Amino acid sequence: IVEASIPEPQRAAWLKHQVGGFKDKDGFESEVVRHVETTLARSMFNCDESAAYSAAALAFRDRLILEWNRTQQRQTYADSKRVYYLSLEFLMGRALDNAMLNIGQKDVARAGLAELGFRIEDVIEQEHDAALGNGGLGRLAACFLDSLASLNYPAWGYGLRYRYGIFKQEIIDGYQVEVPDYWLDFNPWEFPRHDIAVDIQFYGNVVKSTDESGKTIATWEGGETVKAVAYDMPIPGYATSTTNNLRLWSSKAASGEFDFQKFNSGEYESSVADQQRAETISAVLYPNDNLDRGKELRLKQQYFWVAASLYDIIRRFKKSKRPWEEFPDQVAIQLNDTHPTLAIVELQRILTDLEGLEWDEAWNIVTNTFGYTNHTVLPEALEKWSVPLIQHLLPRHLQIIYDINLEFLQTVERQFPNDRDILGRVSIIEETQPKMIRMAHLAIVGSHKVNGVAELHSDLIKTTIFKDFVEVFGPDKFTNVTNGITPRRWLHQANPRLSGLIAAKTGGHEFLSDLTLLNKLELHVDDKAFRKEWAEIKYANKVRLAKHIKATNGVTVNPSSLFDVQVKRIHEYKRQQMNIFGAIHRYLSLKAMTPEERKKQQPRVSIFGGKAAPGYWMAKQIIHLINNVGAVVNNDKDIGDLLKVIFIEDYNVSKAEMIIPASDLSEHISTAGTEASGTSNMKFVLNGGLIIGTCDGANIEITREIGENNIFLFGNLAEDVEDLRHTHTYGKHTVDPDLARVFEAIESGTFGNQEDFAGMITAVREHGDYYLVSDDFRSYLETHALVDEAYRDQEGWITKCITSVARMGFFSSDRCINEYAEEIWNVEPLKVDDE
Ligand code: F58
Repeated sequence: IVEASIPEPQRAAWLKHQVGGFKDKDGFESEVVRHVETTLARSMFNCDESAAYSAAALAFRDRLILEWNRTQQRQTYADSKRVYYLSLEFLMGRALDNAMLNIGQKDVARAGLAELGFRIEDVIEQEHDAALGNGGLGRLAACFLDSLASLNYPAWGYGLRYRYGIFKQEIIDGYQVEVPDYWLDFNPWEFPRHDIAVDIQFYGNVVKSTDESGKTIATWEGGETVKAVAYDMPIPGYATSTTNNLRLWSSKAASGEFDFQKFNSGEYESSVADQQRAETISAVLYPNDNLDRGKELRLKQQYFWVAASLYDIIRRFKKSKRPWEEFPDQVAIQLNDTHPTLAIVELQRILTDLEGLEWDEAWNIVTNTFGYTNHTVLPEALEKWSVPLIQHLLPRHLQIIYDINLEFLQTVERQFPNDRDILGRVSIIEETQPKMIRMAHLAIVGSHKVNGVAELHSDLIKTTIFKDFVEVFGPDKFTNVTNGITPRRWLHQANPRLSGLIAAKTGGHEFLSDLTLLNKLELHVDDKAFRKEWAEIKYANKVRLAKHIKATNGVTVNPSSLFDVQVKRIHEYKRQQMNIFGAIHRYLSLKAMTPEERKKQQPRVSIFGGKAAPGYWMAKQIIHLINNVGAVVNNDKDIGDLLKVIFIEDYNVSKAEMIIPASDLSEHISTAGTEASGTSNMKFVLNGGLIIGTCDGANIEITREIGENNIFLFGNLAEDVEDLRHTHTYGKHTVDPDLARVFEAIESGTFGNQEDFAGMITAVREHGDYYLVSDDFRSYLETHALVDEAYRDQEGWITKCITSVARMGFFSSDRCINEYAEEIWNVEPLKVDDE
């Protein structure tokens, strides 16, 4: 049927020359050599590792694109419902290793590259991370794309093609310095689609008129236009032909490269300025995590991306010539946080203003199309846009928002005739000066399902920030989908030896497609040879990390020490400050011991990594303190291997792939009720590390799955946090005595200029200790003592690790995506090969 689309006279010629991509080692080598010599215009006589990477990537890209074409043809032909995942962030990391493993050709590539004189690991290392995200939210989107393709769901991701991803972090004199991340120099994984371009309108004004039937027509006129150009990235599924698409939009001046008229009349600067202003929209990823700053350019990014994506989705829908009412049967759009919420307004605008549907009919289509995922309860992270700003940038959208709100408040009023207050609480407009649009409220009103990302979090949104909406819409609109991670990247790719060992014990690599098969490992928990191999793999992973630390920090760490890792964005709610205070406490205790006592202590390496938002002063202080503590502790002869404190520069996806498999213990210690889910907790346990954590986010479900003997939980519960904060503010607040000693050491200048860290101490001692560092400090230290004790019993420790891994099946993003598909999207898989 697909073949019939080529006219008969040309069909034979096309089919005769169909491209197949390489089939074996020889074919791969010949593709690599061809790309070196022609595509890259390098000669085989000076091919370095970087050129070898480029050529290998191009060879794999060629293969991917063939599968990608087939998948798209199949999906178009089947014309079944598709999922569109709208996310401002996709934290993809490297693509080559992932492509090789998902296609199942890594061994071929390894052998081929070896014959050409390269070690595959070195070649893989040449690739620059695609770092179009801040942290958990962006990485979740990337894991979802992997699962959607692996499970054969017809799905597209839509995002922005930032010229600069999250900044590169350098540590200079202990301080974070931000360096731009220009990642597009050579990117073989993207395909510019210059033919797919959409004009996006901003500013201007709305003109109202009446048609023959007396209906009011609103027309959005004037303003300026920017062009959105599509760039596509193929997303290969694991062990399937399905190759989905990630479409990223790039902004260009609408009037061609620049305005030649202005240029010719001597206005050089202004003609270039127009062009640059347009290109600024997709220039840079905002580096804030869990903080909303309300900048105009950010709003422009959001509308630009949302409008281009919807235009594209609607164009595809229209090809099938179905009536509008079938739109929600063909299209499911998931909003990754509130960032794409304007899509709700934009679709309502298109349906009513441009397509002529009645308001109610349109609104019914809109609400059945969208689902909204919430990722935070932190008030400072909930998006709000000022009414004057939206009025200026998107005048017609503001009117529609007001109309949506009016309709909504009228139904609420009918439902609760005697409750005036509820109207103010649920209103999309906040009556402040200036008025603000509450994007979460708009997202809830415009979607048919709202989900949180872990059980506790989903309960919390229903009982706190969205409580009134549960009253209005009923509880069924709100649901939970606990996050997951892709075992392909986070086990098979990051920890190939462990993946191989698990395959040997569970009967092949099937567990990578059905992670619950890990439970077979429990049968082998007492198998001596297996345990030995397990321990050797962990040790080898630690040796690799130790080498990295030596090379980058210049510090020698002993791989036999307990590696205690906290890597994630730096944030007060994640409490890296508590961790470094704990390390200082350990240091002071060791210093106070006799040499004999010291010999009995468990050696530790305290490893930190993570970026601070450039404007987040406290987070930057925390990084500075960690580095200063390291400088003292790591050079203290009394201490030696007993304690090392390391800050790993520029934590990103590819570093995570190295660090996570090397951890014995990782820290997930947010103030209870603040971390929506966390996903690195899952990655660490899946790689045979144990965790110390609070009863927060997915830690709770991890505990339920792996058993409470296999996790080190501590600290106050979410339900008690509010009362504790209250007593800090209005009652007596005394700092924990152990913590007070830590503060004294800092204030005595032991770790450099004490004034640099005064803010961190004041936050606890004088400003109400909002994150409960002091309240949790005692149980944190006690639990670390239990960790030391447990680690000394190496056999017991390994049993805990193996048992935990065996019970982690639930946390695959495949399970998570299947839940979204069934409960929220109502979509079915579609295989490329069964026509
Ligand atoms: C994270 N959010 C949550 N936001 O903090 C984490 O608990 C959860 O596991 C993860 O989402 C996935 O659900 C997060 O990473 C951001 O980085 C936003 C970036 C844009 C501005 C607002 C925060």
